[in-house]
Amino acid sequence: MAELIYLGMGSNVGDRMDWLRRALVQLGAAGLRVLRVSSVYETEPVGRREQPWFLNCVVEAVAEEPLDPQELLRRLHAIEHEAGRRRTKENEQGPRTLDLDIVLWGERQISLAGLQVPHARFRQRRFVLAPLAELNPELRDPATGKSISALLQRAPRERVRRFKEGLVGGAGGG
Ligand code: PH2
Ligand code: MG
Ligand code: MG
Repeated sequence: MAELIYLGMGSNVGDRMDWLRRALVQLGAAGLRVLRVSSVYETEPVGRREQPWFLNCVVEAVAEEPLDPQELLRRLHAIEHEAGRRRTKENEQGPRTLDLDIVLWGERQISLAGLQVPHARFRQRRFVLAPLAELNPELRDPATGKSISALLQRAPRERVRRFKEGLVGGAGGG
């Protein structure tokens, strides 16, 4: 069984749903096969609080070919760049058209400059844990051994509400 890769997607600028939908299509060209997508959640900004609410979701995927994590990260950054995102020191925690994060990659624990897997902050973030729990509540964080549902129960109570059932398709979502 191929390793499951979980990616977090977020947007809080412009047509947020459209950025997420486009990103989903582009993941295919980045060497990933998307298996499932969570509902989309509207979420209170965490960190820098004076910015618009986000739409967040989580994607479950597998690599179509042997894929180096840093290479995947480069491709994710290229998709963000295509969505108009420009990274600067000042806007690190600020509003963005598109943010694509590697949250989990099978059982791997990766610690490189610019890339930490599991994602360094996902255990405290309901905007990642809620959609992730929807897809795979029994999944365990390889670093702590805790399940996603256990992490979600203990996470800070910032607000997340379900916004749309899925990223593709009509009213019913997909
Ligand atoms: N991303 C951040 C900082 N804060 N807050 C929410 N609700 N959703 C995000 O995706 C998010 C955030 C930095 O990546
Ligand atoms: Mg990011
Ligand atoms: Mg992020």
